[in-house]
Amino acid sequence: SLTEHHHSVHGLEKVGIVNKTKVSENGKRLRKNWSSSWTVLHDGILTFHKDPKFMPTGTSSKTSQIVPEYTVDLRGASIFWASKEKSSKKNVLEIKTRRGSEYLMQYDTDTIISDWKKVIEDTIRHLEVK
Ligand code: I3S
Repeated sequence: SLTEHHHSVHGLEKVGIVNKTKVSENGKRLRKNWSSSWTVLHDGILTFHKDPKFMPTGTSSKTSQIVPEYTVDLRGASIFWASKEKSSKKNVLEIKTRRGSEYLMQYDTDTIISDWKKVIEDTIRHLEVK
């Protein structure tokens, strides 16, 4: 139920800045488009927000920072370190959704990206038992 779901992931929440790109949608390959993103993990959903740099001019920074770009349902998803073929960047995580979409998430600082990996893994595991 919704209530059980809520309890199961309660407290497993994180926010921060990472670099991200979507790489496929429903199994169909997309062109990478890396950008910096305010990223929020809440209730089993990972939300990548738009990079204010790429918002139309005149958009207030307060508004642009909270515009979601991708929402990723972590139920049934998997996360792992991306292979070298996926990106030349260091510390790249790959998230594959149940529906066959793929995202890359990257950050140069090891501890920061490792913390994201851990909390996303924990979230996926908690969602599995429901
Ligand atoms: O897989 P690719 O094509 O080497 O990915 C690179 C491209 O997305 C590139 O953009 P353009 O196709 O507009 O040149 C990006 O600037 C690169 O960052 C991508 O490679 P990395 O290895 O950084 O994910």
